Amino acid sequence: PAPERTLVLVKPDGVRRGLSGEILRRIEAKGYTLTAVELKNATPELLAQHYAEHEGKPFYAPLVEFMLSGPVLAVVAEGQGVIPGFRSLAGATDPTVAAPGTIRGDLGRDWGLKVQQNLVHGSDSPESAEREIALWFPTF
Ligand code: DAT
Ligand code: MG
Repeated sequence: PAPERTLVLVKPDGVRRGLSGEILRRIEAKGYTLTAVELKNATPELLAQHYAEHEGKPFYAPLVEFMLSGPVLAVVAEGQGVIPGFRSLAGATDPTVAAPGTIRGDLGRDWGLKVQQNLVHGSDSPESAEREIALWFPTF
């Protein structure tokens, strides 16, 4: 069977704060393999597809605006159990309650704004992962 893979995004706050290397380090240290890494500028069209499940929610517009505020590091990571495994490394969505030891818990906090500044995205299912990888890496 094809190895399990997930889409990770280092969001604009992570790139701006110079945490891309630290986040990639944690993924590699866990034993996952990086199979694609590319700095990208998102577009409204790409984000509409990426965040389609959240369209209509109150945080949708600020989330998309935030994701357009600077470059994003798009990453494909591979390994047994990587989809739940990366979400476990990332920690809870809200960085103010994410556990120490996680990316969001160790590196994130409340910046006086919104939960969306939580450093990383990770796919939440095999179907999401394949859909999101096709969006961010159309030639991969
Ligand atoms: P996750 O990124 O943990 O999978 P999600 O898919 O539910 O979380 O939401 C996508 C992003 O939207 C999340 O990373 C941050 C933002 N977000 C989610 N819930 C929010 C809320 N209640 N207020 C503000 N932003 C929110
Ligand atoms: Mg999600």
